[in-house]
Amino acid sequence: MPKSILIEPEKVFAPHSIRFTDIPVNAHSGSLADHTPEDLLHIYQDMCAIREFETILNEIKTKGAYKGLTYNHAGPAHLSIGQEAAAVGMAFALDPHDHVFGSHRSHGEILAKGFSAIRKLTDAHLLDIMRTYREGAILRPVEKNHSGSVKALALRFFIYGAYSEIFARETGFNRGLGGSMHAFFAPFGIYPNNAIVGGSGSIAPGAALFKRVNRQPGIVVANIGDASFGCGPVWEGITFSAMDQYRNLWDQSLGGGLPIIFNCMNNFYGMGGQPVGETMAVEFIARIGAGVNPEQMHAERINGYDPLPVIDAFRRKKRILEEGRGPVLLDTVTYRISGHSPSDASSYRSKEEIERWQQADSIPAFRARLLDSALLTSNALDAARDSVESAIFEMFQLATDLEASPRVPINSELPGEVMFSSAGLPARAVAVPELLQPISENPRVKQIAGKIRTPTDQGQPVPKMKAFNVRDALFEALLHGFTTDPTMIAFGEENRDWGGAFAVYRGLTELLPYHRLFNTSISEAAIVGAAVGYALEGGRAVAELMYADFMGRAGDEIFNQLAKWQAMSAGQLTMPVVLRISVGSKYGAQHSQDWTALVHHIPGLKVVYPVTPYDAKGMMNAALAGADPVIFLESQKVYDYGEMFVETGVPQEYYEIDLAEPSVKRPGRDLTILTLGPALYTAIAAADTLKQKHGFEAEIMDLRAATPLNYEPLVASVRKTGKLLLVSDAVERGNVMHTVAANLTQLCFDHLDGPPVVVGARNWITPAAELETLFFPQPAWLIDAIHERILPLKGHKPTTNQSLAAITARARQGT
Ligand SMILES: Cc1ncc(C[n+]2csc(CCOP(=O)(O)OP(=O)(O)O)c2C)c(N)n1
Ligand SMILES: [Mg+2]
Repeated sequence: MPKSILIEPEKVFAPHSIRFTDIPVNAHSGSLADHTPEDLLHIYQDMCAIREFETILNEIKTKGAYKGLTYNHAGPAHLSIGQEAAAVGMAFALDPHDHVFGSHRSHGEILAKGFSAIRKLTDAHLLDIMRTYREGAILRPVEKNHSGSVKALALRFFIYGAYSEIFARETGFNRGLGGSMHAFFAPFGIYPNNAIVGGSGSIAPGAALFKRVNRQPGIVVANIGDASFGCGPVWEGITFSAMDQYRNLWDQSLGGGLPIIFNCMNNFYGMGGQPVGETMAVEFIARIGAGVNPEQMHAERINGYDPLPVIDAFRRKKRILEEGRGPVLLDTVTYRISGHSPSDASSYRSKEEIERWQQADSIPAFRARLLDSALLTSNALDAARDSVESAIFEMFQLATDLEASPRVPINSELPGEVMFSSAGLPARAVAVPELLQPISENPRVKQIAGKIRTPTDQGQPVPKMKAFNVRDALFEALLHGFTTDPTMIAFGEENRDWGGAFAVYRGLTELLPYHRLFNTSISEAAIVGAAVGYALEGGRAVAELMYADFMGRAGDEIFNQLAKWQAMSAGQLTMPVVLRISVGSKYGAQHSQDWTALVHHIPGLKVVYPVTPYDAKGMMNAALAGADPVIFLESQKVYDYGEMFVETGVPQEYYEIDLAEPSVKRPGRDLTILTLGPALYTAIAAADTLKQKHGFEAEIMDLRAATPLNYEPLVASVRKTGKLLLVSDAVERGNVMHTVAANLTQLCFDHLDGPPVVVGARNWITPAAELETLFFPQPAWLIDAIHERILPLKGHKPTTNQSLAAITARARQGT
């Protein structure tokens, strides 16, 4: 049943006005007396700890030494000196199962959240985390000679893991592969921090989605700077988080709106640009909420130079999220006293301004209030500060000690080893996949049951309408995933009632509840970002981009996020995301590009491009069984194609195809033709002609994947034939096939009769449908290329220009 949201002209055109409500600014009216002295002491201690942690970093970056200990830190140090109250206030109100995502300037947020978690977790739980996290690798150097309490040990463990990560040591949270701007520690609810400004804005909604879909407790906080609100992906993430469907269409037992707070760490500056007064017009970041939904995102501006209003606001907003009324926007005002980085000369702001904020500095101001109130003595405050400062210094010392805290060895393969996960399915949050009907009653399942899965039917070709095609094959694999993996969800534009942009999902609307298959806003960055966030939390997401051409809209999410977090977490986190991307044709320059090369270039992504029903099903099954990000390219040219190669047909049963394995589509002895994508069918047509006219038998192999790729069968074929042609529909320049050709040239040099020849599309924009034969490789191009550059074919007269001269002439023109 499709949803039906009635749109009535009478209502739409009735005169009325849109109302806004006031957005509170500095509305906090609480006092110290709202908190216990013990809590106040902890708040003070945590702020001092962050200040000391970062002061040490600042000193070693600017002077090369701290308290006589010299150290050269080569990496970055984006300090948040001045912002401690905002970080501590936020973390103080959160529980360990509340998750924070942040930015490049997140040391303070990380530390504050860790301190909060350590206080709230039991000793047994802390010990378990410390002993099991990377089999105790962080704990071992810390526990040597330690005789204090478990909480004191956990504090040292945590500070040590953070410093070690910043200094790129094996003993860092992520073995030093994340580093300063990306440090995180998931067991304490600290999730990836992003050096891409606003990067968390599109990812954190996916984490909140995970909590809703899988009925998990807790909220998600996306900490992002004020300047980040100029970033498109942040707006997309907000839009995605605020979609009406969570409250209108999803099962109410899931809890309603996404439990997420977009928390603007508003320090009034980007690096040197000023959002308010210069680079934006919003005046108050909190105002943005008013444009998002009638609740105005419950937006509020608070004083983040004082921890108490921040605690109060987070507690109130958390309740709103727990009531299912999210998302929330907080505009937490603070100030970065330190430079953007230690090399920052603060040329963009006056000395007077910095001095005024220093005079108002939250740490001494809070201390003075505590002393005034007589709730705490100066001895108690000093003792709390001194004890944490000495723990920080000792952990700094330990982390700089190369013997106790080594780096990965100089010839280590670790970054590569952790880029893809060898793990299977991640732990599952809920036990039973939620379905709306028995599979046997599903209309699409019934329809497919009558289709013919073999290349021929009683010796005759199978009519198109009756053939089990690529679309059906994908459906069958996805169906298996949805019925076996409780966390698996799919989303993208027009995914539900429409059936997915190209009808692969048709039938799933009847089978799946809304939260397992839904339409999103037209927000490619948020679609991919949310899939990343969902996966980081342990769920499996299938996201769809309608056209490969739209990858540009999700560039950062694909290239920097999806691809990298497995490696940046040194394999602690998995990324079970299948990103289905349809490759168009007939739709001209912006809807018909094969961009395999872009994703092939990025380390950390698997890139597959099956074009037969057998391959599509087996490879989708394999992609859904693994824990790696897979770019799953689907050609619109072949969605309707039945199986033409596997005589026994496409099995009804479950099977997987190794993603790295090329497939021989037609055996031959005279020439190897390698294809990727729908060019397979072009090669088949060319091979038919070669055989009929020249008695020439080409061996056609479909790579099926760009990454990973097993070269062994390719080498075996080329050694056998000595001749190699490579074809794909992507433009020739930078084509994946050039990499394959270059590698095979080296691997088979002694067996090759001549250099391999790559035929791609022309290095133009894709023209209109009527002109596509000028652009995409045609069978005649392949035969001409063979004739010109591999082996002259007797009596053949080329009709296209595939000569060597054309290569240089076209390159000279850039075409
Ligand atoms: C996409 C992107 N653009 C630009 C940068 C360079 N850059 C790093 S920090 C920064 C300013 C960010 O300001 P804001 O979001 O307010 O955070 P703050 O640094 O103030 O904490 C810029 C422009 C980047 N890292 N990522
Ligand atoms: Mg800022």
